Amino acid sequence: MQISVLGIPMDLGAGRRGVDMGPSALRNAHLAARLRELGHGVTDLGDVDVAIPETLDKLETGGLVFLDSILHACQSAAERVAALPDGVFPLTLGGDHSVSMGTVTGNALRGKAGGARMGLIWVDAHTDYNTPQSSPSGNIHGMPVAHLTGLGDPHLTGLGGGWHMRPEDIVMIGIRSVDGRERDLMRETGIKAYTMKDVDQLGMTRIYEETLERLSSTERLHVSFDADALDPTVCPGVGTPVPGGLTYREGHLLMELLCESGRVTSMDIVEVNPILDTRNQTAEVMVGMAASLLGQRIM
Ligand code: EXY
Ligand code: MN
Ligand code: MN
Ligand code: MN
Repeated sequence: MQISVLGIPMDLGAGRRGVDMGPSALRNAHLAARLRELGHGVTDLGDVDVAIPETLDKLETGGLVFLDSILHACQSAAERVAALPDGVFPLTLGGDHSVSMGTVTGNALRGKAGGARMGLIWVDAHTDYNTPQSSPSGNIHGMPVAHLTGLGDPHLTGLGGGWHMRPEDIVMIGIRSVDGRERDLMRETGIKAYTMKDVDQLGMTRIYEETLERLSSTERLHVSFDADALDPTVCPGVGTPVPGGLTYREGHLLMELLCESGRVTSMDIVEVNPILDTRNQTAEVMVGMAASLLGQRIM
């Protein structure tokens, strides 16, 4: 398969610096080589241009920190992804999770498939379902899913020109940190969220099966993998670590099963912060997750 890699080196949506170096860390963990070893063609499209925080004044449109610059980066990402030819697998590298407002939109509107309903599998410790009003931090990386479903700041919900994800087409896995008002919003939506308690009780295979069943009316799937979904002992280099996460094997099993489904057509890897992980372990683990999704077999 032909894989197109695109970096979005952004930390504007996060509460701390460093995740803008995620694309470099993932490239340094031999992402392209690992995928080429699987027989894929890999084209690296470089990075979209993202403003540097030091050049910006903090408060921008809508009272949200760095909103204009995040919007611009997401628009660039959406345009670049949407322009990719059919049959290519976009692999987009964050950057904080606000980048997914652009990458998910771009994939949903991409090429001929632009009309084909896309399911979204959000692997994360967090539901990322805050609005500017509900957010305890004002950090936009805690808000992408709300905005993808049309809830929140009109500049960001307008990214898809009127397109939005249907909540029933979204499944979250690995959830263990939800804010108070965010929880109320989640209860009102049709998004299915598997918490870590569900993972413990049901096991990843059952969760995978239920997820594919729930998304059976979609024609393709996008996986948005936030490195903080994995336990901090597995992925220490993340900006918002939460104890009690997915084990290394739970993450790989989910990717291996999704690979077997043959239904995944695009992927994000986000929230890798190399400043917090000098041995680059987090990037190496996430490259391994992508390799499992893209065909790497144990035997
Ligand atoms: N829910 C918290 C907030 O909204 O500030 C923390 C969000 C962390 C988001 C990271 C990307 O997953
Ligand atoms: Mn530009
Ligand atoms: Mn996230
Ligand atoms: Mn997260």
